[in-house]
Amino acid sequence: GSFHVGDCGTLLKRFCKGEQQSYLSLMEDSLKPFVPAYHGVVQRDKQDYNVIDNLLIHFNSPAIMDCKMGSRTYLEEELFMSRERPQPRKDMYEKMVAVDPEAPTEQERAQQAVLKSRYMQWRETLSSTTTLGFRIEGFKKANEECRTNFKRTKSREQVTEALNSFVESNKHIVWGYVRRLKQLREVLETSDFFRTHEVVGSSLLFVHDWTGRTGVWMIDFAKTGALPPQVTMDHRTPWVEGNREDGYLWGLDNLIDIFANMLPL
Ligand code: 4IP
Ligand code: MN
Repeated sequence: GSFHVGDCGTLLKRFCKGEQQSYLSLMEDSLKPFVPAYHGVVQRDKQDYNVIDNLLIHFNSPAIMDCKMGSRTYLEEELFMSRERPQPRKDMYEKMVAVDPEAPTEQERAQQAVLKSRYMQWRETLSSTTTLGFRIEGFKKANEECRTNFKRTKSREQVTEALNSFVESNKHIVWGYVRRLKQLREVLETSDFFRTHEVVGSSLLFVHDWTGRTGVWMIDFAKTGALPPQVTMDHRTPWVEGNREDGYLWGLDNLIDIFANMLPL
């Protein structure tokens, strides 16, 4: 995989320049409490790694969940590349037919390959990314296997059911997550970093344990990048090609609403 456990409560993540830049900026931003601390670069076996805090070490047999945020999961430049230099992908075709043998078009079937942009858009509409602005990538409860079979978890009802299973209907945990997500939203709405960056393919990491401790952090900034200076976005306006909107706050609004509705009034 692209992760290793490092020394002293850190994680090593395969080096990515864009992600390093995001982490460096985030360490100087009001969002700092909502991301793992960044500790620079190390080399292991000729491979560079970004060193970040391992957020799990303060928990006791934690349950963890990854939600990919936003209404778009690929970069506009990837769309551009798909047109300029189409590179049909056999691996993505295989992943597609494994989930839905009917999904490929006749042409894709003939090529046994799909473009990355097409695959990513298909994943978005199959899941809740397009309709809710986030999707559950997977979760792992204490002493259980990791569940990643959420590719077709799309409706509000299906998402609610999955979240409820993750928290095992524990209202105290739900309350902790709602409080933390609302704090995050407040900070996002005034963060300089967030105002000036497109945040695509980034996840929220949810962690809780049997002691009742909860936490949520923003992770995975490989496809997060600074906007050109003249471009502004609000992270809620629907994406149309060229406006760079990522739907991050729209997704967070929906996620908060769904969690809040799991609580008694
Ligand atoms: C994956 O599809 C994820 O979308 C990855 O995003 C993406 O990596 C992969 O593209 C794509 O194959 P599945 O989740 O359906 O397997 P993430 O890294 O956010 O999980 P990118 O490179 O877009 O980050 P490729 O091109 O890496 O295969
Ligand atoms: Mn990635």
